Amino acid sequence: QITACIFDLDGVIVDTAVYHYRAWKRLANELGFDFTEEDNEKLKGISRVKSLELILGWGGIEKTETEREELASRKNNWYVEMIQSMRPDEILPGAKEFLQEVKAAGLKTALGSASKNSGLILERTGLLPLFDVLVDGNHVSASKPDPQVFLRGAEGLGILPEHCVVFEDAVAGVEAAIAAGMKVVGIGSAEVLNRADLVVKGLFEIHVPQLNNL
Ligand code: B16
Ligand code: MG
Repeated sequence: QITACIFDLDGVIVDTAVYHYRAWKRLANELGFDFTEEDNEKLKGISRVKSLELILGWGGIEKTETEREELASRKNNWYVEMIQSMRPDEILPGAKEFLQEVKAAGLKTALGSASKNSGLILERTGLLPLFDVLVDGNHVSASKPDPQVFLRGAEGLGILPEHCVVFEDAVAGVEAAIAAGMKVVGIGSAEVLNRADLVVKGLFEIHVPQLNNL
Protein backbone atom coordinates (compact mmCIF):
# COMPACT_ATOMS: atom_id res chain seq x y z
CA GLN A 1 0.00 0.00 0.00
CA ILE A 2 1.53 3.32 -1.11
CA THR A 3 0.94 6.15 1.36
CA ALA A 4 3.64 8.65 0.37
CA CYS A 5 5.17 10.14 -2.76
CA ILE A 6 8.72 11.50 -2.78
CA PHE A 7 9.66 13.79 -5.65
CA ASP A 8 12.97 14.73 -7.16
CA LEU A 9 12.90 18.39 -8.21
CA ASP A 10 14.97 19.15 -11.28
CA GLY A 11 13.65 17.19 -14.27
CA VAL A 12 10.51 16.02 -12.48
CA ILE A 13 8.74 19.13 -11.13
CA VAL A 14 10.67 21.88 -12.92
CA ASP A 15 13.34 22.02 -15.59
CA THR A 16 16.23 23.92 -14.07
CA ALA A 17 18.83 21.88 -16.01
CA VAL A 18 18.99 24.65 -18.62
CA TYR A 19 19.92 27.23 -15.94
CA HIS A 20 22.53 24.91 -14.41
CA TYR A 21 23.94 24.42 -17.92
CA ARG A 22 24.15 28.15 -18.65
CA ALA A 23 25.91 28.86 -15.37
CA TRP A 24 28.38 25.96 -15.64
CA LYS A 25 29.10 26.84 -19.27
CA ARG A 26 29.87 30.43 -18.31
CA LEU A 27 32.28 29.18 -15.68
CA ALA A 28 33.98 26.74 -18.08
CA ASN A 29 34.28 29.52 -20.69
CA GLU A 30 35.94 31.80 -18.15
CA LEU A 31 38.42 29.00 -17.48
CA GLY A 32 39.11 28.75 -21.22
CA PHE A 33 37.16 25.68 -22.36
CA ASP A 34 33.66 24.57 -23.28
CA PHE A 35 31.43 21.51 -22.92
CA THR A 36 28.42 20.25 -24.81
CA GLU A 37 24.79 19.92 -23.87
CA GLU A 38 25.34 16.18 -24.12
CA ASP A 39 28.03 16.37 -21.43
CA ASN A 40 25.56 18.39 -19.38
CA GLU A 41 23.30 15.29 -19.23
CA LYS A 42 25.91 13.66 -17.03
CA LEU A 43 25.41 16.39 -14.41
CA LYS A 44 21.73 15.65 -13.81
CA GLY A 45 21.01 14.67 -10.22
CA ILE A 46 24.70 15.11 -9.34
CA SER A 47 25.65 17.46 -6.49
CA ARG A 48 27.25 20.86 -7.08
CA VAL A 49 30.70 19.78 -5.84
CA LYS A 50 30.65 16.55 -7.89
CA SER A 51 29.46 18.45 -10.98
CA LEU A 52 32.37 20.87 -10.72
CA GLU A 53 34.84 17.99 -10.38
CA LEU A 54 33.47 16.41 -13.57
CA ILE A 55 33.58 19.69 -15.49
CA LEU A 56 37.15 20.49 -14.43
CA GLY A 57 38.07 16.97 -15.57
CA TRP A 58 36.59 17.64 -19.03
CA GLY A 59 38.68 20.80 -19.27
CA GLY A 60 41.76 18.97 -18.00
CA ILE A 61 42.10 21.52 -15.22
CA GLU A 62 43.28 20.96 -11.67
CA LYS A 63 42.28 23.26 -8.80
CA THR A 64 42.87 23.24 -5.07
CA GLU A 65 39.94 22.71 -2.74
CA THR A 66 39.81 26.41 -1.84
CA GLU A 67 39.76 27.36 -5.51
CA ARG A 68 37.03 24.79 -6.20
CA GLU A 69 34.90 26.26 -3.42
CA GLU A 70 35.25 29.70 -4.94
CA LEU A 71 34.37 28.42 -8.43
CA ALA A 72 31.32 26.52 -7.15
CA SER A 73 30.00 29.58 -5.37
CA ARG A 74 30.64 31.79 -8.39
CA LYS A 75 28.53 29.38 -10.49
CA ASN A 76 25.87 29.25 -7.81
CA ASN A 77 25.56 33.04 -7.72
CA TRP A 78 24.80 33.12 -11.45
CA TYR A 79 22.41 30.21 -11.08
CA VAL A 80 20.52 31.81 -8.17
CA GLU A 81 20.27 35.04 -10.13
CA MET A 82 18.48 33.13 -12.91
CA ILE A 83 16.13 31.10 -10.71
CA GLN A 84 15.13 34.23 -8.75
CA SER A 85 12.90 35.14 -11.66
CA MET A 86 11.34 31.68 -12.16
CA ARG A 87 7.55 31.71 -12.51
CA PRO A 88 4.76 29.16 -11.95
CA ASP A 89 4.54 28.67 -15.73
CA GLU A 90 7.90 26.91 -15.56
CA ILE A 91 6.40 23.97 -13.68
CA LEU A 92 6.63 20.87 -15.90
CA PRO A 93 3.35 19.66 -17.51
CA GLY A 94 1.08 17.82 -15.09
CA ALA A 95 3.34 18.23 -12.06
CA LYS A 96 1.15 20.59 -10.08
CA GLU A 97 -2.01 18.65 -11.01
CA PHE A 98 -0.45 15.35 -9.93
CA LEU A 99 0.72 16.84 -6.61
CA GLN A 100 -2.80 18.11 -6.00
CA GLU A 101 -4.26 14.71 -6.89
CA VAL A 102 -1.85 13.00 -4.47
CA LYS A 103 -2.77 15.37 -1.63
CA ALA A 104 -6.51 15.03 -2.36
CA ALA A 105 -6.15 11.23 -2.14
CA GLY A 106 -4.76 11.68 1.38
CA LEU A 107 -1.19 10.64 0.54
CA LYS A 108 1.82 12.43 2.01
CA THR A 109 4.37 14.29 -0.11
CA ALA A 110 8.09 14.95 0.31
CA LEU A 111 10.81 16.51 -1.78
CA GLY A 112 14.06 14.54 -2.20
CA SER A 113 16.42 16.73 -4.18
CA ALA A 114 20.19 17.14 -4.45
CA SER A 115 19.77 20.88 -4.90
CA LYS A 116 20.62 23.31 -2.13
CA ASN A 117 18.36 25.84 -3.83
CA SER A 118 15.15 23.79 -3.73
CA GLY A 119 13.39 26.07 -1.23
CA LEU A 120 13.79 29.09 -3.49
CA ILE A 121 12.57 27.19 -6.57
CA LEU A 122 9.47 25.84 -4.81
CA GLU A 123 8.71 29.27 -3.42
CA ARG A 124 9.07 31.01 -6.81
CA THR A 125 6.85 28.46 -8.53
CA GLY A 126 4.24 28.51 -5.75
CA LEU A 127 4.55 24.78 -5.02
CA LEU A 128 5.82 25.01 -1.44
CA PRO A 129 2.37 24.43 0.19
CA LEU A 130 1.99 21.10 -1.64
CA PHE A 131 4.90 19.49 0.23
CA ASP A 132 4.71 18.05 3.75
CA VAL A 133 8.47 17.58 4.10
CA LEU A 134 11.48 19.01 2.26
CA VAL A 135 14.79 17.18 2.15
CA ASP A 136 17.52 18.57 -0.10
CA GLY A 137 21.27 18.98 -0.49
CA ASN A 138 21.37 21.07 2.69
CA HIS A 139 20.24 18.11 4.82
CA VAL A 140 22.29 15.16 3.63
CA SER A 141 25.93 14.11 3.84
CA ALA A 142 25.86 11.53 1.03
CA SER A 143 24.41 12.25 -2.39
CA LYS A 144 22.44 10.03 -4.80
CA PRO A 145 22.88 7.08 -5.57
CA ASP A 146 23.12 6.95 -1.77
CA PRO A 147 19.54 6.48 -0.45
CA GLN A 148 19.94 9.02 2.38
CA VAL A 149 17.89 11.83 0.82
CA PHE A 150 14.86 9.55 0.32
CA LEU A 151 15.19 7.76 3.67
CA ARG A 152 15.21 11.16 5.43
CA GLY A 153 12.06 12.09 3.54
CA ALA A 154 10.25 8.91 4.63
CA GLU A 155 11.47 9.43 8.19
CA GLY A 156 10.23 13.01 8.20
CA LEU A 157 6.81 11.83 7.06
CA GLY A 158 6.80 8.95 9.56
CA ILE A 159 6.21 6.42 6.78
CA LEU A 160 8.11 3.16 6.12
CA PRO A 161 10.18 3.03 2.88
CA GLU A 162 8.09 0.18 1.46
CA HIS A 163 5.05 2.46 1.48
CA CYS A 164 6.84 5.18 -0.50
CA VAL A 165 7.16 5.74 -4.23
CA VAL A 166 9.90 7.98 -5.65
CA PHE A 167 9.64 10.02 -8.87
CA GLU A 168 13.06 10.49 -10.50
CA ASP A 169 14.59 11.54 -13.83
CA ALA A 170 18.22 10.64 -13.12
CA VAL A 171 19.85 7.20 -13.11
CA ALA A 172 21.60 8.02 -9.81
CA GLY A 173 18.20 8.90 -8.32
CA VAL A 174 16.56 5.67 -9.49
CA GLU A 175 19.46 3.75 -7.91
CA ALA A 176 19.01 5.73 -4.68
CA ALA A 177 15.29 4.91 -4.52
CA ILE A 178 15.94 1.18 -5.06
CA ALA A 179 18.65 1.24 -2.39
CA ALA A 180 16.11 2.87 -0.04
CA GLY A 181 13.72 -0.05 -0.60
CA MET A 182 11.13 2.14 -2.30
CA LYS A 183 9.14 1.83 -5.51
CA VAL A 184 10.31 4.15 -8.27
CA VAL A 185 8.67 5.81 -11.24
CA GLY A 186 11.20 7.04 -13.78
CA ILE A 187 10.55 10.25 -15.68
CA GLY A 188 12.19 10.15 -19.11
CA SER A 189 13.50 7.34 -21.28
CA ALA A 190 12.76 3.67 -20.40
CA GLU A 191 16.06 2.69 -21.99
CA VAL A 192 18.06 4.93 -19.67
CA LEU A 193 15.96 4.41 -16.53
CA ASN A 194 15.68 0.65 -17.03
CA ARG A 195 15.74 -0.18 -13.30
CA ALA A 196 12.58 1.82 -12.53
CA ASP A 197 9.28 -0.01 -11.85
CA LEU A 198 7.57 2.14 -14.46
CA VAL A 199 8.80 4.89 -16.79
CA VAL A 200 6.60 7.76 -18.00
CA LYS A 201 7.35 10.90 -20.01
CA GLY A 202 6.10 13.23 -17.32
CA LEU A 203 3.81 13.46 -14.32
CA PHE A 204 0.94 14.19 -16.74
CA GLU A 205 1.04 10.49 -17.61
CA ILE A 206 0.43 9.07 -14.15
CA HIS A 207 -2.48 8.96 -11.70
CA VAL A 208 -2.88 7.89 -8.07
CA PRO A 209 -4.74 4.57 -8.70
CA GLN A 210 -1.70 3.27 -10.64
CA LEU A 211 0.60 3.64 -7.64
CA ASN A 212 -0.50 0.43 -5.94
CA ASN A 213 0.24 -1.65 -9.05
CA LEU A 214 3.93 -0.83 -9.36
P1 B16 B 1 22.47 23.05 -6.47
P2 B16 B 1 17.67 17.31 -8.40
C1 B16 B 1 20.03 18.47 -8.86
O1 B16 B 1 18.65 18.58 -8.62
C2 B16 B 1 20.35 18.82 -10.31
O2 B16 B 1 19.78 17.85 -11.18
C3 B16 B 1 21.84 18.85 -10.52
O3 B16 B 1 22.13 19.19 -11.85
C4 B16 B 1 22.46 19.88 -9.55
O4 B16 B 1 23.86 19.92 -9.69
C5 B16 B 1 22.08 19.49 -8.12
O5 B16 B 1 20.67 19.44 -8.01
C6 B16 B 1 22.63 20.47 -7.09
O6 B16 B 1 22.02 21.71 -7.26
O7 B16 B 1 23.73 23.54 -7.09
O8 B16 B 1 21.29 23.97 -6.65
O9 B16 B 1 22.66 22.66 -5.02
O10 B16 B 1 17.50 16.68 -9.76
O11 B16 B 1 18.30 16.37 -7.38
O12 B16 B 1 16.41 17.95 -7.90
MG1 MG C 1 16.47 15.31 -11.20
